[in-house]
Amino acid sequence: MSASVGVIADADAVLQSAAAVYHRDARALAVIDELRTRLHEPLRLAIAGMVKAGKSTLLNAMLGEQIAPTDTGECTRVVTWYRYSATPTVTMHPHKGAPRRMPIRREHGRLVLSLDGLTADEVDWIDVGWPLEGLKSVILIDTPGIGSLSGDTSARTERFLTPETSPSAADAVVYLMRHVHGADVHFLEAFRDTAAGAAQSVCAVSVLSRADEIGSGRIDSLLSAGKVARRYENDGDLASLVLRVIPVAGLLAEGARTLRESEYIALRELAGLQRTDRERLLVSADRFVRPSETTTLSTDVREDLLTRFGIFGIRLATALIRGGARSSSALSEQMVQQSGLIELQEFVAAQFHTRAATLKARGVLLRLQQLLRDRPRDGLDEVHAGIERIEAGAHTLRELSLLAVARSNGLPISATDAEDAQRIVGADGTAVHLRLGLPEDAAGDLVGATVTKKIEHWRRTVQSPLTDRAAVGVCRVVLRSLDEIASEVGVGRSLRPAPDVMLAGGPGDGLGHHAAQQGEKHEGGLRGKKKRKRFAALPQRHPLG
Ligand SMILES: Nc1nc2c(ncn2[C@@H]2O[C@H](COP(=O)(O)OP(=O)(O)O)[C@@H](O)[C@H]2O)c(=O)[nH]1
Ligand SMILES: [Mg+2]
Repeated sequence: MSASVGVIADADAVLQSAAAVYHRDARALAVIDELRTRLHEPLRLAIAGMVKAGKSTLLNAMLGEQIAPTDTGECTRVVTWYRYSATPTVTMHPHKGAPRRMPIRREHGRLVLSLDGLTADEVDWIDVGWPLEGLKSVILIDTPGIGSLSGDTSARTERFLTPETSPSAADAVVYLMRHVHGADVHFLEAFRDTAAGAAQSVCAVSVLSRADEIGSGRIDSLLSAGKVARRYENDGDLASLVLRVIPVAGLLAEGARTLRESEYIALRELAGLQRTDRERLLVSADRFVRPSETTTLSTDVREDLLTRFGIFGIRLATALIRGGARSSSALSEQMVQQSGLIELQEFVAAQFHTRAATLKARGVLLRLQQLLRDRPRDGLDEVHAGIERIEAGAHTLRELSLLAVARSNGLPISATDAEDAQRIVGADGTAVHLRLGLPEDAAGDLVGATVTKKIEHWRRTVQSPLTDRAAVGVCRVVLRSLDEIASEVGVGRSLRPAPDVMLAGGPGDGLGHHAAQQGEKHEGGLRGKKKRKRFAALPQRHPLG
């Protein structure tokens, strides 16, 4: 049985037994019902960051469709959900009164989200259902900027993502920033410290956004952005708050994934200009849209290109066309490649999607625990026991906690072991080869030998009298991960952890109740690898097919 099904089914069973206890309590039942729905929905991924960080643009790039409104406007100040639906729907949820179905209006492709005469402050959230493949595996949540001058807008996002009284409504966060700002660090700390707990920091990835602007739009801007990202990742306040900082040129990615044939033709004309003419025209954004005899493209056409791709995007596109991109689809693909979007999507797939079932179950159980606290009843013992059983069996959660500790306090073991431990529990992704630090196409023999060697090493460490208690806890989590890898790749029984290690485990220290462990086995692992590939290979939409 698939792991995801296991942990989801277990959580569902706990919710059902809670529903039986609360059968006379309509409000509690409504919450439980919502939680049961949430269990079977895709992962909720929120896009957060300051105003104009490029959130809505990146969301469009991820979906391959210009759908989310960008820039300002009342509607961009409201939390908006994008989820899969066979037909387009827009539903506005005001604070007061019933949800309202809204007519669907698009301008230049983008949705025009009307608030039906209400102000942003009067609207709780907007729910957009859209028939996009990319939304089948994830719910994307566009948020208003945090730390903005408009305190209200900021407060709305913070209430949503880091509520004081309930677990966060998002399972994971992509956090955009152009520079590291005090407000960014503050937000990420708050997200880490939500009721969802420390491991949440593992569910935040940071994007160094509008990466093309970092080197003032020079063609090597993305290289500079890469260096800045590495620096942020390795030192300072961010290191313990996010797993990775990935530079992404969102506008470039959005433009590339929605590239029109007419735009390709216009860009090809620019690429065909004589070098000096071309360089003079592209020297700056101002210069590019000034009246000019050099090109037949009207200033309107040039302004549109600038809005769609930025000056960097135009420079890059002409360079790529001169380098041999001979069709709009070839150009689109190469631009996406350069934008950093693929790296982000692969990261999200490897870190969040492969852990989706656990992350969802965990969010749901936290909310349920809160309900149990708020509305105590007799007869909830079985529900409490069910929650504990799931938590004890969810090895993925311990892996996430270990990663969080490694990021914030460091692990109480040698630096080499710490690095190996983090990789094994999934710091680079949950596919087997990534956990073992092997190339993707490593031969079966090598995989088997590597697992065996690592199990021997970690078993020796855990049994050594020199290993202190804290380190033993780490070793057990690592060994349990290795055990799962071993059974996944079919390495023999002899490699299972020694009985003393198995039995020594108690809840929360790396080895829980053995029967409960079965439920979650394999989440990530090979399955994860397949999923990752599928996600990374999201079809790029070409309006021209
Ligand atoms: N040059 C450049 N501009 C961008 C990029 N991403 C967004 N923008 C522009 O920045 C402005 C704000 O973008 P938007 O997505 O609405 O930001 P949000 O407020 O965070 O949702 C818009 O004018 C975008 O065209 C990018 O990667 N590069
Ligand atoms: Mg926006």
